[in-house]
Amino acid sequence: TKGSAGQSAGVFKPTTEDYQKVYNAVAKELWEKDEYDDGSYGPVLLRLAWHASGTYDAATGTGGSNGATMRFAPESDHGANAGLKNARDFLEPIKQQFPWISYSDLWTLAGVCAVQEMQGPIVPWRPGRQDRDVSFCTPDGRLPDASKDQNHVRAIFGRMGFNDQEMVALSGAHALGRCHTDRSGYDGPWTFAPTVLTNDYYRLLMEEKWGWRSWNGPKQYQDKTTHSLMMLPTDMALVQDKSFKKYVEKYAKDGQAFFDDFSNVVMKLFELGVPFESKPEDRIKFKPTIDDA
Ligand code: ZEM
Repeated sequence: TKGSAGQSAGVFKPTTEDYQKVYNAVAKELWEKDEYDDGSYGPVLLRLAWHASGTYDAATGTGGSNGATMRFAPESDHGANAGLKNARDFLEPIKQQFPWISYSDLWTLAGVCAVQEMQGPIVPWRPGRQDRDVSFCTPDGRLPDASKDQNHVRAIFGRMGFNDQEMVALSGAHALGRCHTDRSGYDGPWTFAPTVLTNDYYRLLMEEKWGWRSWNGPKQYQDKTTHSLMMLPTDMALVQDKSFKKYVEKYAKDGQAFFDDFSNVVMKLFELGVPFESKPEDRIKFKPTIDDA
């Protein structure tokens, strides 16, 4: 057969340009659907890619973004994944438009698109993930529990193969988005500009005064100046722990260092456990659409 774009999944060999088309389609929807939440699907798309990837267990090689098993119960019903249906549904029309891409490649590509379109760094990405069936769903409990301390953060991210510096760099994603009482039970955004990636998360951790919020919900911190921002117990663990804190200080002072390290660690996160046939040098650097906006 001639294998024209998208018609026969077995034959069609997508090029970098084809993946850039998918990127552009995600970006277009991101910019068009600006009524959602704080004005962008970007944060929830990044969270979908992270929760798909963050189930990885280095010891057994199970979990990770390969498989997109969050399409299925029980994984879709895990408490940590509450609200991520919004992101999966957002991407469904894109999947229909480009049927040759796997859900698992699409979810991570959309995570990259979200970071870049929210003015973050370029995150190199490569395809190669294959969707797997319900039997590959990971057990509940592999994602971090926000009510816990630094030992938990180290145990969860250590299981994936990350070091302290990488754990702190990854956490800067909380510059984006917010907590929703009907999803996690927690409430509010971490920063004043939750749809733009900056190092504000670290700056606020260092410079703001934080106290417990008095409310009926789960234990969380609020800023003492405006009472409108929040930190989770696991966020505050990053300044309560000496080794973590030195990286928080670094990223608070140096936004470029944060961007460089965030790009590397998100790239690594999205590749955990994926049996790539391609080489690291084959990674694609998608062109952001906001350059010409
Ligand atoms: Zn989050 N995260 N996260 N995170 N996260 C939430 C929201 C978002 C933790 C966590 O419990 C929560 C990473 C690490 C950790 C994002 C990205 C990344 C929420 C709020 C909670 C409770 C969910 C809600 O109510 O909608 C914990 C405990 C973490 C580590 C210790 C890493 C790593 C991330 C990406 C690299 C993002 C973008 C959001 C915002 C989602 C949204 O819908 O606005």
